[in-house]
Amino acid sequence: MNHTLSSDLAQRPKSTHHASELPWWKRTTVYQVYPRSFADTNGDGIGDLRGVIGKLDYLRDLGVETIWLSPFFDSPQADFGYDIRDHFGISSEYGSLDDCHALIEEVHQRGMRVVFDMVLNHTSNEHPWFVESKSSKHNPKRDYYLWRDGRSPGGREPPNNWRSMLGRRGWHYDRATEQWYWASFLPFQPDLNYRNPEVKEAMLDVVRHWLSMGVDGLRLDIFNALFKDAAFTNNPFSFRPVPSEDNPDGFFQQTRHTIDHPDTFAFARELRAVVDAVPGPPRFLVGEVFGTPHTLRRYCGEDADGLHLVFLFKSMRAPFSGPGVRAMIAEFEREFPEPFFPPTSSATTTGRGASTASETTRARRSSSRCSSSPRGACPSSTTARRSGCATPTSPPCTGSTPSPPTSASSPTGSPGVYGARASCSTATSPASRCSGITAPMGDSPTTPPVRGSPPTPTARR
Ligand SMILES: [Ca+2]
Repeated sequence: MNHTLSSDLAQRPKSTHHASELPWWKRTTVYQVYPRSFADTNGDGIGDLRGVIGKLDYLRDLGVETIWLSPFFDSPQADFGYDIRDHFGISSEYGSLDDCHALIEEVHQRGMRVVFDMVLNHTSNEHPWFVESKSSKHNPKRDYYLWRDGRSPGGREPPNNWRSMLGRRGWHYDRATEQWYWASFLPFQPDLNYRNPEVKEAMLDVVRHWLSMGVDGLRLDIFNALFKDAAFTNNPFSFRPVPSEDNPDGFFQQTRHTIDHPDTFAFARELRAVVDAVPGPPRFLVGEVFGTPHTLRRYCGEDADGLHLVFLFKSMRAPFSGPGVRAMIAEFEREFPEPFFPPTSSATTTGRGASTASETTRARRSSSRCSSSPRGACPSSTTARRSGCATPTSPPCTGSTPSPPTSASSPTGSPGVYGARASCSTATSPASRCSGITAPMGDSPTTPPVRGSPPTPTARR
């Protein structure tokens, strides 16, 4: 240790907490499991919940303390589970509700915890709410989503200039009712209208439901997009061609009215209160959000009364060197002082005791490399990530098969942008290693790219 570093460490405020006194979510290791490609127990070629149960001992022996499960709710799988049709149901290929309850119980029996991936921002276009909403301008569910008249002539121009997170037009025209609906991500994922109290309460009920079933925490998909400008004001021009981890502006447009809306920060605190009110052990929320550390911290609430954790995508870009990592950690410590720290530590933190955020962020780092490659063609160093990076921690799944065709979900036949989602996972292996656990099942180079990458021109998740 050099003198400078020693001095820095000596001057650093001592933690007021012993590790064992920290909330569990500040000291747990998290391992992401993508059920579809993890372990198949019935030979249909698709991983399932019973497959996850069958590997729990293995994961526990690796030192995994918490499992983050990518979505397995009822879904047409157009976005591989991130297009939910029924938030209370399980996609039949993954098993049954009984399997889900058994998984939660089996996890807990091993002293581990389980985090579900929750998509609050949107639903599938096959969700009964949207089917109703789309049926008529006068349907009671019409206001569950964001419908607007188009601009002249004849309303055939979208309501405003907003772009989706993928850079394309986020408004989609419905010929039958001659209005446009908004989708922050993909066209078949219409955004819910959180300014409708019924919608907000219904989605909070979803949260309450799963936490009451024993789920220990929720990973919140594109949480930063929940609220949009109520007046649907045009976004200002930006010179930025593409978004980055610390700035969602891109595609020559600021995201002032579509991302990081003040009402979303407020909702983070409302959601936290709901979670805290659920009887039982403490739960936690981690948000998929992007921006500067200052912006990210706003999601945690001024009084640490918002989301427990946020992803720190910036750590994906940290120079992999001592000084580089040190500078990054110093910035995070400065921007996330107690009580926010240490939930937001470096992606290069390794091993047991690393924070949840560090582990989840690590997964995103890997995923971003894959997703930013066109049409799923990872460069060699990252091919392993998508196609199944052979890590020392990869569980020896049996009966595994590659994920489904990558272009199946594309509404436009463009798998490059709408490419199917991936099967990558976090691991507790050294952070510098690609951490996919899809190796046993996903050896095919056609394994779809990862959902969960930071904003890029080609894919965000
Ligand atoms: Ca199966």
